Amino acid sequence: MTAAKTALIVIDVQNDFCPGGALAVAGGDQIVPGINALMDDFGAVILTQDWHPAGHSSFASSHAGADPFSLTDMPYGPQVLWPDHCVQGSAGAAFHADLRLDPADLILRKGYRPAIDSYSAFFENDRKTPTGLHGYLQDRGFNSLVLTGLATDFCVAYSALDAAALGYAVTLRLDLCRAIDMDGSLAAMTAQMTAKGVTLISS
Ligand code: VGL
Ligand code: ZN
Repeated sequence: MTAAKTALIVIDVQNDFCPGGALAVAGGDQIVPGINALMDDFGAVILTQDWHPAGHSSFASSHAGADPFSLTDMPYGPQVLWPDHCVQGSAGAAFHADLRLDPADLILRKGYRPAIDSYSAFFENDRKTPTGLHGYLQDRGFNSLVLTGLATDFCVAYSALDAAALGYAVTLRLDLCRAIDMDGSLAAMTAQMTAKGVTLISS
């Protein structure tokens, strides 16, 4: 299924999204061996890293009286408020210890601007500010992507939808992703991805 012109994108396989982490995703660590095994089969491996300054505006703790997992209105639209997670330089922001890093051509950090979150690896949550990943992939001639990582219904899904809108052929390995699944978010994002032509496969 893989080809030299397909890039593997591994989204946010970081300690805070694994069991024991600040925003743990059930089974988040289970996908690491399978992702590692895929890495040698692609024309490029790109890892993303959620990378927030302390006091980031997506943290509930930055909004007086707000509970984690509640919604707020940001200038750019609705935003879920999260527990503090993936603070720059913290152990929680580090990649899972077993994730292979050496095969990565690029490690792309996102979410580093205090006033704006970035779920997608392509655009921040204003849906306008580019991260630079599209330019990188275009420069290297990739038009086909396989996505894996955490969390299926947030950073992986937003990345997949943006990639499809940018014209990439996008395959999502559901078996190598795990979801937060907040208020039906997994079903909602799965339906959106299917509608936009993202290929969802389980092996
Ligand atoms: C993510 C919530 C907040 C993710 C990142 O990687 O899916 N979710 N920050
Ligand atoms: Zn985050």
